[in-house]
Amino acid sequence: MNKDYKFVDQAIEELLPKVKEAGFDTVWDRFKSMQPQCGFGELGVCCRICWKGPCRIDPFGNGPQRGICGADAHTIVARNLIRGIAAGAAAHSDHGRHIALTLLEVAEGHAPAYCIKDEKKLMNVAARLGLSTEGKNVRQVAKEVALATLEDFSRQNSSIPCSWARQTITAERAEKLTALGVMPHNIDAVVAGIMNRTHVGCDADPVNLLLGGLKGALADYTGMYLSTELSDVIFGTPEPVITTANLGVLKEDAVNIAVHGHNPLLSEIICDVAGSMDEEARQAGAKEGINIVGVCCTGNEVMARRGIPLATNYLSQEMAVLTGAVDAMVVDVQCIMPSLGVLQECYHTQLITTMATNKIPGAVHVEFTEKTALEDARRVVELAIEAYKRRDKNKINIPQYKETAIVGFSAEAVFAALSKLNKEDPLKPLLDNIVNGNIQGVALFAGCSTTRVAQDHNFVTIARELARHNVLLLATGCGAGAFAKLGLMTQEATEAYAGDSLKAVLTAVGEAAGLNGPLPLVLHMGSCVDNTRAVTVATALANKLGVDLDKLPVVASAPEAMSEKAVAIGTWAVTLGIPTHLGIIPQVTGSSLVTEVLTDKLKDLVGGYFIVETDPLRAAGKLYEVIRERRKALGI
Ligand code: MSK
Repeated sequence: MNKDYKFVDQAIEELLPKVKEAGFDTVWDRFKSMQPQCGFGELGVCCRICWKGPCRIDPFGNGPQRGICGADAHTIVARNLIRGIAAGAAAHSDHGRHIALTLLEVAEGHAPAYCIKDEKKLMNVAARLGLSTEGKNVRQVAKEVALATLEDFSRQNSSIPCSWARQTITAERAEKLTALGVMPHNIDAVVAGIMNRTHVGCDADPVNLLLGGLKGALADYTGMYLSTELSDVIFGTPEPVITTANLGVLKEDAVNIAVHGHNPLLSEIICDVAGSMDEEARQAGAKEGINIVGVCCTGNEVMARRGIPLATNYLSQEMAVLTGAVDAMVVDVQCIMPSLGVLQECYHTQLITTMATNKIPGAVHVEFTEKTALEDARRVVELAIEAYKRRDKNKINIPQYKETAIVGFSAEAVFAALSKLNKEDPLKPLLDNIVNGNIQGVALFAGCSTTRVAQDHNFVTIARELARHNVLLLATGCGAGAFAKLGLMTQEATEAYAGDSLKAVLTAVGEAAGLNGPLPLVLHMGSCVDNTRAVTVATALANKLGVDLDKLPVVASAPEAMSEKAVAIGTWAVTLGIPTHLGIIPQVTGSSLVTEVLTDKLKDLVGGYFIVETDPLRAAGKLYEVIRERRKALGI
């Protein structure tokens, strides 16, 4: 796919030609120069697991049909897929472990920069984990919650499921998944198990491998869930806040610090200390002091909790640097392009890596630890101010595009807004409106942005179409970033694109919640790790309705998916019973068996399945069809 797109994001459309004129390569140039991409890889039939290889299966049937060890296309594709799931689960759950360990340090008094900002949530989490809180102070409860959480990484009894998985889904779903043998008991063991069974000469049964993949995906779910919930405990649970998004949030007269990655542990503290260092920035000549902006999911984290503006999402992260106005790009973990290290050779931007396991050539490394977080954050801000002094004014090119975005719709915020309509039974208004058809169903948009499609285009097209059909829209990660940048998280978007009955519901809830108008068209639920917030809402709905998750008129869409984390997320969504759309062709089609299992057979097994459709309008049609089918089955 070697095409010149039209960007729906005007900021990129405007800046890109200038960048090209100046001779810089971006992700889109590198994508072009990579064409044609390896067809074996695209089909998933290339195996590099042992050094007898690489092997590849001839998809046309003329050449080799087995690798040197004898593995056929089905085994190779299944192994490749579930290794991706394991990597996604490792990424999310290592992030979650880091948060849990920090909570333990807070409880033990070893992390002075942090505190428990949401005690109510801590108590709720404790109750959900089955811990008694009576007569215990906050620190004691925090310690017990942290230790109980860490057990999900260390339990050796495989008949006891991870607490964070078991306690957050319907009882029926938990039973079904236990009977299938895919409930994780220990996140790390499940990830290690996938690496083990996919080693050369081990599991060769593609269906058995795929079941291992479902288990890996549920380990991912577990790591994500605990990460979100414990982050809320430490940093506060998001509530609706009005902010702005797109490159126009950068300020010419400020020291611009972009926080990028996924883990909020350092970015939160940077936000805390920046205020006290504003004067230093002004003394350096920045009339507007320090301006913190977000990129990717660290951006989503601080946007949802603090209303920090979002500069851009994954695919256009380089564009932030290419404005010439970012003084420091501070990165933690995941989805950080190594090209940032190269770009800063030509721009004054100081790339700062902060995690021992994530370094990039060309960056300055400020190693972050929870114990030294305050000093680390100050060091980062100092480096940004130093970089500001090196700025070349002639290179500054900030596209003046930004949109208002109402963000911060955690599950608690959604329930709180609904409680304004019915204090005793907050879920009732939502459920009533789903049952009476004012809301036809719910769609969760998740996942990344990719060079394989025009950035953000699929998200926007599908969302508008579903909204027209009165489908309630939720979003996380870089999908949420797309909607925020492009003005779909506004009340105006609700007026413009929502179907009449959806608009009436969003208006009733928004007015009752004091927003002086409707809720935004798309509800921002947070970063990609926060997809579990949507499961919280779905599980509450399912329990209230007395059905399992696979009966709900709920769908998910990852129309521009790219990362291994997205593969893991999509797989757990399906495993929980949620039909999930992919807008790009997954790298599995070299195996008819694996493709059939993922898009069809899983429906009988777990209720969810993948819908692959690259045309966004057709995808919206298919998702709506699923919603209608499920409504019919429920008799509503
Ligand atoms: S950052 S995993 S590109 S959503 Fe969460 Fe975005 Fe996908 Fe990374």
